[in-house]
Amino acid sequence: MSKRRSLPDPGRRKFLQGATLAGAAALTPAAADAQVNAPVKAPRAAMKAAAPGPIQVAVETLPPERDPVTQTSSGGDFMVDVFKTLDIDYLAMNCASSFRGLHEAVINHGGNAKPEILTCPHEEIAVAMGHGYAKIEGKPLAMICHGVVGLQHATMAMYNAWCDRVPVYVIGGTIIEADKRGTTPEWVHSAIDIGAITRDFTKWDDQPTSLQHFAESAVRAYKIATTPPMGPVLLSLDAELQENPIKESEKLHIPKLSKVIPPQADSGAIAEAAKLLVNAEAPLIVVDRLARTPAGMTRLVELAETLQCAVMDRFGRTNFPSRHPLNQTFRRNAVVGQADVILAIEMNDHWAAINAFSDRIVRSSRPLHKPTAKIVSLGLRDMYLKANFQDFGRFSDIDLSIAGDGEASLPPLTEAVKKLIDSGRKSAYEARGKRYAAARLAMLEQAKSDATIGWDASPITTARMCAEVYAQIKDEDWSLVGNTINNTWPLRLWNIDKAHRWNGGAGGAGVGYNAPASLGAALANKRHGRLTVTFNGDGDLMFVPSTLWTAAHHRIPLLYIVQNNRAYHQEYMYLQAMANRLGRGIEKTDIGTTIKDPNVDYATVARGFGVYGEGPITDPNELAPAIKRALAVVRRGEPALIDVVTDPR
Ligand SMILES: Cc1ncc(C[n+]2csc(CCOP(=O)(O)OP(=O)(O)O)c2C)c(N)n1
Ligand SMILES: [Mg+2]
Repeated sequence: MSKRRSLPDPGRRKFLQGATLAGAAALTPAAADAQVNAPVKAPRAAMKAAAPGPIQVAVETLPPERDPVTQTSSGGDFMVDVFKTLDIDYLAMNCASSFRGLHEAVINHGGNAKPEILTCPHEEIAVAMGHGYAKIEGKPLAMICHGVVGLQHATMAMYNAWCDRVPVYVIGGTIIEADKRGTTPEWVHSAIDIGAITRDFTKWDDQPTSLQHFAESAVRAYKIATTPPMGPVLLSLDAELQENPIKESEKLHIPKLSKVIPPQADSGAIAEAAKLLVNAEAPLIVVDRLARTPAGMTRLVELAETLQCAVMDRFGRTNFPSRHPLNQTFRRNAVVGQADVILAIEMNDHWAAINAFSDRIVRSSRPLHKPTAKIVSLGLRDMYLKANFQDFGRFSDIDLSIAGDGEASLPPLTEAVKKLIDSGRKSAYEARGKRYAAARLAMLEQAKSDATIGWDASPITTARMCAEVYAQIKDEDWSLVGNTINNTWPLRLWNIDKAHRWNGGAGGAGVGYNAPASLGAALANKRHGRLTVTFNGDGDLMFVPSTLWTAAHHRIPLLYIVQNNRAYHQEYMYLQAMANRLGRGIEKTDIGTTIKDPNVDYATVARGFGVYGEGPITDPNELAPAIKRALAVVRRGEPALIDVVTDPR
């Protein structure tokens, strides 16, 4: 068999040469067009050469038939060695050439372990998986994307993680040197500074230009991302650095990762806060992102029980047990209104917690707290802000602002409080605690009674949907993950007694979070043998349905309950309020707010992605058996989805 390639016609080669040397520079595009369109007078060989066709490349530059082995190591290998020292378990990605060097090294040099690749159909899914994962596992996973284009898809999920102060380790492939970029795709996918795309909502970013620079920046990025207040970081990785051989490997050094010990508040300020709390008639503790580890909840319980005071959770984290007698979260107006001292810990939006706001007629607000109430804040919010995105909320009156990590500062605060309590106070505190316990019990009974309204209705009420799920998981090590924004039943009725029982919302309220973030959380729960469930808005799932494929592909056990109200219901209600304000009626408010005509069959969508699917379920009596069947699938290690129609209209 001949090994010769089919070579261009020699006449054409000559013609091309001539055209390159003499013609190309001289011909304007218009002149070139004129030449091509000119009447045919040229000799046959020249005509043949001018005909359009694939033979444009001189023989010397044709690619070899087989990839030659030219190197034994790549910069990517070293990068993988660095990542292994950072204890990064997963690398979520949608594949792309700008990081093929690192991709190849992860699977062949690193053995696809630490990190192991998670194949994601969209970069938003990859980042959101990291968001949900970190909120269960307490550490970031990495995601890598195609510098310019992939990073733009990743941005919404990065913004959610930023607003939620959750670490995600984002990497973007790029080609730094212009003379190394080839054809159009490599140019349109390049920027001189990809970090500029996300700099307003990352904690730090860098673009290393040598392997040693990479090692230092990779460790620094991890350290910065995981130091409270945490947040996403970005490393821009040059393709050449990943692909080319390692030079002078003996000179490379991987720096040690030393984690920053979060700062405790100043002891004088702690003493002052303790005095205020101990002397108060009705102290209130408000918490948002306090519990960065499971210890946060234990510490808060100790302080609250010492004071026998009310606690109100704003749900940035799972801070306080839902069934604790002092949990007064759903009595906000009462407890904020009564409080004479309010200790607000690790708040994102302090103002929103203690003021009432309405936009039903015109935007208006009023304080819920007494004008005389002393307000103390403790946390790191004031230590770290950025200007452009306005995630910090309205500026608020505060009497004593204490800088310090909430979780780290609780033990000395509790000690200081204990020292000030005498026996007379103790009995007054106990009486106070009993009043809160009674109010909480009444609240629980009320919630149970509210949940029975419309119990047998079809479409199914969200209360019934939640109760049916809880009945079948409550005796196991369950974990409810993801957003429950407009569905507070689990928070009101379920026994959320551990940090992993619920991992909270998106932070930035960017829809498209829930489906992938729940999957990331389920991935973290998998290794702990927990049973994971999520309630997923139909609108949210419509943003990122292909998340289901990743769930099936990686066999991540998770029960998706689609809360299918066939609408972007929150926005539907806003639109109705707007139409009512103008007295124009709500007849047309389906337009642009509903997900009907056609109805989406989510069970079929799930099956199409290889996930067990049931539904749509409209009869509430069919729900329990469907949940049972789906949970059997989840218990054997796979994802399942049930479409529950909760259309309230
Ligand atoms: C990225 C993004 N786009 C649009 C919105 C506006 N928005 C807020 S809630 C919502 C509806 C989400 O629908 P679904 O998940 O079905 O929840 P539902 O309101 O129906 O309970 C929308 C579109 C948003 N917050 N984020
Ligand atoms: Mg909906």
